[in-house]
Formats: sequence, C-alpha cells, structure tokens
Amino acid sequence: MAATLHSVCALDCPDACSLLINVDETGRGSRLRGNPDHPITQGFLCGKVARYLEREYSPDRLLYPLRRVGAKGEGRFERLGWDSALDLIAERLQAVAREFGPEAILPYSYAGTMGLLNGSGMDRRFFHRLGASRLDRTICSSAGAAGLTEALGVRYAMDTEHFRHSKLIIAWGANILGTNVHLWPFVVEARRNGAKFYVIDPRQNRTGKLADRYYAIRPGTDAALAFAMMHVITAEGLEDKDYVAAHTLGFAELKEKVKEWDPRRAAEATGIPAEDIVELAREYASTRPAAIRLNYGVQRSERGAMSARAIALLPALVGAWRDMGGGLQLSTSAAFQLNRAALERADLQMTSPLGREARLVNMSQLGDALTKLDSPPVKAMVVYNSNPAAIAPDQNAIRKGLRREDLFTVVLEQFQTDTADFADVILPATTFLEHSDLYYAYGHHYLQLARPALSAPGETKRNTEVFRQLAARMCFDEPCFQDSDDDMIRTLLTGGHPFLEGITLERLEAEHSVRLNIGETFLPFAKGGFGTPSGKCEFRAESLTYEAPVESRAGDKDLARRFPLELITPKNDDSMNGTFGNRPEVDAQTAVVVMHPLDAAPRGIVSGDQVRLRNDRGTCVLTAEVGERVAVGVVSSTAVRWPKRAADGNSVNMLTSQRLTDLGGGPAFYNCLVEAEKLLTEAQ
Ligand SMILES: Nc1nc2c(c(=O)[nH]1)N[C@H]1C(S)=C(S)[C@@H](COP(=O)(O)OP(=O)(O)OC[C@H]3O[C@@H](n4cnc5c(=O)[nH]c(N)nc54)[C@H](O)[C@@H]3O)O[C@H]1N2
Ligand SMILES: Nc1nc2c(c(=O)[nH]1)N[C@H]1C(S)=C(S)[C@@H](COP(=O)(O)OP(=O)(O)OC[C@H]3O[C@@H](n4cnc5c(=O)[nH]c(N)nc54)[C@H](O)[C@@H]3O)O[C@H]1N2
Ligand code: SF4
Ligand SMILES: [Mo]
Repeated sequence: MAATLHSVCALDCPDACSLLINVDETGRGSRLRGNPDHPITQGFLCGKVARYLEREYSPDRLLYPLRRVGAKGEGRFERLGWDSALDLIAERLQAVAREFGPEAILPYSYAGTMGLLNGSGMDRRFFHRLGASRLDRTICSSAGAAGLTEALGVRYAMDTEHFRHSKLIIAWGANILGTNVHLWPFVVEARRNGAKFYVIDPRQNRTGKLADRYYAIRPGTDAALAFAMMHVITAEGLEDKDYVAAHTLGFAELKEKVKEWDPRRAAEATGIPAEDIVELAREYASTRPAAIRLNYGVQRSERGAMSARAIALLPALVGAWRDMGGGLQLSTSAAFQLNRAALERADLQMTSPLGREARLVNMSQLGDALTKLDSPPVKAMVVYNSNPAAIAPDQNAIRKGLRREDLFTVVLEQFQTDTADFADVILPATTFLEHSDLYYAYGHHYLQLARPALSAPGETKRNTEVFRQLAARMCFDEPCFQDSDDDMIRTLLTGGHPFLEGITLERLEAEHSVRLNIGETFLPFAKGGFGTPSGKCEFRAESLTYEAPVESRAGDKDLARRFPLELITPKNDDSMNGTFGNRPEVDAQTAVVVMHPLDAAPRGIVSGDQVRLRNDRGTCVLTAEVGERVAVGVVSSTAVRWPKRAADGNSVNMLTSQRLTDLGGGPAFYNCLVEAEKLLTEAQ
C-alpha cells in the first residue's frame, strides 16, 4: 500500500530536518519533502536533499562488498561475499594487532551521518574493545568548541525559534542561506518586525547579498574585530552594567586590556574601516534583543578558538543573554545531554589487549599520521562516514599514505569516492532512509527518531550491523556487542539529565520529533549560570591575544610575498562537503575560484580562464570567476570537489595545510596562502 512515512535528514547540517517520504505500493520512494508540522523544518527542504532520491536510487550506489584487484587508488575491484569480506578484515586487523599492537589500527570517521548509532555507536565499542588508536574528531568544530568553552564554560546556545524576536541579527561567519537555511524564516520574520541583519564574512555570499550591511573581513582576523568592538563599548560605557556586575568576572581588566584595540588598529588587521567598527559596536550594544549567529567559518583559521571566544564574550558584555531573541548561537548540540559514555563505552579499552586508554590521533593531520607516525605506525585504517581523500587537508601527504602497500584500508561507503578507490576492501553502506537512528541537532533543540522508510538495496548494511558482526568475528563476548539498535537508543536516553526527562523511545516512536525538556523560554545565561568555575562569564583579559595568522597577508612575510593570495574554501550551497560530489552541477560549482578584478588583471586572468593555484604543498586547477564578491587579496572556491572529477586530479585540499588552530586541534582550512597563474591552453 502506498504510504507517507517519517524520516530525518542525516546530513551534517545544523537543521536536522524532519522529512516526509511518499512510498508507493512497491515500496519505492517517490517524493521527499519537509515535514510541515515540524517547528524548524516548516515544510521545506534545501535544494540538495529535495533531490536526495536521485542519490538513493543512483545506479552508482555501492551494492556489494568489493576487494581491490588493481593498484591502490586505481579503483579496480572485484565482488566478494560478506562472509569472506568480514573474515578477511577480522584476520588482517588481528594480524596487525598481534604484530604492531592494536594502536596500529586507526578508525577514521566523521559526520557522513549525524545519526548517533551509525555515527558513534557499535563502531566506538568495537574499536575501544580492540584497543585501536582513538581518533580525535577535530576536522570541523573543535576550535570553536574550545573557544566557546573558554568563554561560557558550557556551550549552550540561544534557541533557534527566538531569533524571530531579535532586533539585530549578526551572521558572523555564517552563511545562513547556504548552510543553515531553516534559520532564514526566523530572520525574515524578525526583519519584518524591524530587525536589522548584518553579515561579517570575507566573501559576499548569498546571505551577504541580502544583508542590510555587509562587512568584508579578512580571513582569520575576527578576534581583532571583536576586541575593537569591546574597546568601543567599554570606552563609551555602553556595557550592561548590571549584567556585568552580577554575572561576569574581570571587567576592569578587560576594559584596560582592550584599550590597545583602537578601531584603527583593528581596521588595519581586518580591512573593515574604523568608523564602521565604531558604528557596529555602538549599534550592537544599544539594540535589544541582539543576536549573533556565529557559525564555523570563523574558527577554521589559525586563531579560530580565540576568535570564537572573543565573539562569545560580547553578549555577556552587553547583557544580550537577558533577552528572548538575544545572545549567541554557535551550536545547540550541548543541550542534548544523551548518555554517550554508555553508548560509546570507552571503558572497554581497559579490557582490550592494550589495557589502557589508547593514543589519540588527530584526524586533521591524517597525512602525518599515515606517513610519519611511529611506535606503532598506522598499519590498518577503517574509514566510514567520511571521505578523507577529498575533505582532509594536505592531500599530497594523505595520498602518499593511502598508497602505502603495507597499509590495509577498509572503507564503508555508499559511493565509489576517492577514498574508496584506495581501499583494500569496500563494504556497501545503507543510507539514512534505510536504517533506524536517533538524531540530535546542532541548529535546534529537537531530538528525533527515524525508522527505515525504504528497504536496503543489494547487500548494503548499516554501520551498526557491520561492527556488530566484526565484533562477533573477533570473539568479543561482552554483552554490549549483542545490543540491538533499539537497545542502544534506550541507552542513550538514560543518564537522568533533566533536559531528557520524559523522553522515551516509545514517545519518540509516536511523535518522531520531541523538544528537549528545556521549556519554551530557554534563556541559558539570562541569570548567569555559566559553566565556568565561578559560574560567571570570565573575561580573563590577560589571555585575550591576537596575532595575525602565519598564512595571511600580515603573517609570514616570505610566504606572503611568494603566495600573496588568501584562499578560503567555504561550503558549497548545493552540496554537503564531499557528499553529492558526483553530481555534475556540484562538480562545476566546486571547480570555480572567485577573484577580485585587481588581482585578476595583473595576472592576465579573465572569467572563464583555467587558473592554476599553487603553494609549497601542491597545485589545483580551477575556473576563474572575476568579480567583487571577494576583496582584493582574497580568493574563494567552494569545497569540496571530488579530486577524481578534476582534469588534474586535484581539489583545493591539495593546497590546505595540516597546521592546527590555536586551541582544539582543528584544521586551519581558511588560512591558506596561494599564488594564481593563468593556464595557457594549446590554442593560445
Ligand atoms: N550547503 C551546505 N550546507 C552545509 C555544508 C555544506 O558543505 N554545504 N556543510 C555542513 C557543515 S559540515 C558545517 S560544519 C556547517 C558549516 O556552516 P558555516 O560555518 O555556515 O559554513 P562555512 O562555509 O564553513 O563558513 C561560513 C562562512 O564563513 C566565511 N568565512 C571564512 N573564513 C572566515 C573568517 O575568517 N571570518 C569570518 N567572519 N567568516 C569567514 C565563509 O566565507 C562562509 O561564507 O555547514 C553544514 N551545512
Ligand atoms: N577545504 C575544505 N575542506 C573541508 C571543509 C571546508 O570547508 N573546506 N570542511 C570540513 C568540515 S567542516 C567537515 S565536517 C568535513 C566533512 O568531511 P566528511 O565527514 O568526510 O564529509 P563528506 O565528504 O560529506 O563524507 C561523508 C561520507 O560518508 C558517507 N556516508 C553517509 N552516510 C553513511 C552511512 O550511514 N554509513 C557509511 N558507511 N557512510 C556514510 C557519504 O557517502 C560520504 O561519502 O570536511 C572538512 N573539509
Ligand atoms: S541538508 Fe540540512 S537543510 Fe537540507 S534537508 Fe538536510 S537538514 Fe534540511
Ligand atoms: Mo563540518
């Protein structure tokens, strides 16, 4: 019988949309749409997922386990059965563990699915019990998280629905229309009621084009802007004196410290005129409610944690947290107080042959991990929910590692990605429409359950089942390896945090989406309650510092002379990191580099030219689009292209570095110096 079923979008997007899917008599999905009854989804989807069924039913889906027959990276495979595949993997992992110790095995995963079970469930238990190296999952948000923790102690965020009450909304490194489109209706509603909407971003993206004011900031210099705003606010006495007295620590020292951040100094660092900074600071301090939508664009830089921290101190200074519609949102995820410890079972490491906590390997330095790490070297890698051969920085190093003949690589995938090309064994994975999972969100406060809406094609299996079966092959006999997916969901809901009170699997089953038990008027810091030792927002002025990023025009002089262009590689509106990279139109979008006419002209570059970007790490050929969407000295290309789709076989991550952020061990993707040159075609 034809039916309409519920699901949840599992992509790594703040919106975590509630989906409705029409399924015909044969069980085939015919239409996907946003659930009109969901308070955030509001009945619409982004363009990329509205078309997800094309991906679901693509002839290119991986349907059977495969074993490599060609050279690594060549992409030649032959089919094999699940039993042989799992036997082979278990044997090889055991052999590696015996010879080199279990830490020679490295899991590599990120957020291909935001589902808790398939993202961090049975897999974690398996690798903990094995004693494998632990992966430090830094590739996206760890610098921002570290910065926010410094500022707020606990990373609670203003409620998404409250943006409708704001009178000033600042999108700070946040491409709302591109990466967080379900916040947009709340921005629209606020503006209808007179709110102003400002954007701070090095490129004028779709969101910036629609702003009341757009500030073209230089990459990685946000802390300087925040300090100068504090300078103006404190010098003019615009701080919220009651809030500051009651709920903050160290105001006098802050005021003294930011004296050195005269707006003219910040103008030099950021490229934003001093008078604009003064006006912005005044307006921010005197408009109520004032909201900052901070997103992760700001923290993918060498000073990323300091930038996020400095920005996150602003709402406390002006008392914005008091108001419904005021405060700051980076991520709402911290409010999902699920029992992840019981899901992931780090304690199993103690029963592993290692008998202790395993070493931590930073995923943002995968290139080094595969080529330089010793005692033990990485001898086996199991990749799932991620495409490191496209998305991780310094691809030359990564490829060198992936090509190693003595590295055994397993890839659980839905499609034949660049990473899958390097696999020894590929295991075909289900999509989120085909398995159960529990979903938190980082752009709203609703916990959601999805049940399979479509049957799994071919021999695809969900991640939880693959690791359950591998655990059985390895004779891991702890009862937790027998847990069903529903057992794991129930486990996640234990722990007794008040935000989860009354939320059960049965209730999720009936309601699909349940608001966390935070009330309708969740104002996390209206009356203080910061997660710091003092319970106050601690300015700790002495540690507020700024230095220009090494890879920036004001950084390393020699580098900046050789590679004078600052490359940023932000998200592509119509794709999701590397997911959808096999769509031709996504490939075309991610093959473009935008540059200012004053940078293009001296290099003889006009729109449509093939341009080679290069630095000491590598090269990447893109198509030029000359225009003023970026400032002079900044070039921008949306990420991430599948390298194998490019004529030169390279994506922008050939250029990005393994240099880490100031705190949190994140990648500094958006501080990347390059030079550009026009490629002469044969006809020329
Ligand atoms: N359409 C689409 N949506 C996505 C994704 C996608 O790939 N495509 N990816 C998802 C993921 S994994 C994440 S983490 C989120 C991220 O969501 P966002 O953080 O919104 O995305 P980014 O493109 O990383 O950065 C946002 C903006 O910051 C700008 N920016 C770059 N450097 C700086 C800087 O130094 N300072 C300031 N102020 N701005 C800067 C970029 O130009 C960009 O316009 O989006 C998710 N949603
Ligand atoms: N230059 C540059 N590089 C970047 C970024 C940038 O802005 N610029 N952004 C960075 C950020 S923020 C992030 S989060 C990372 C994202 O990096 P990744 O998490 O690697 O993201 P994707 O490329 O989307 O790859 C996810 C893969 O998981 C697979 N997948 C999806 N669901 C499942 C499942 O249930 N099971 C299995 N086995 N596989 C599944 C998909 O097919 C897809 O190939 O990229 C980072 N890289
Ligand atoms: S990618 Fe984001 S906006 Fe698009 S459907 Fe999924 S959750 Fe919604
Ligand atoms: Mo991300």
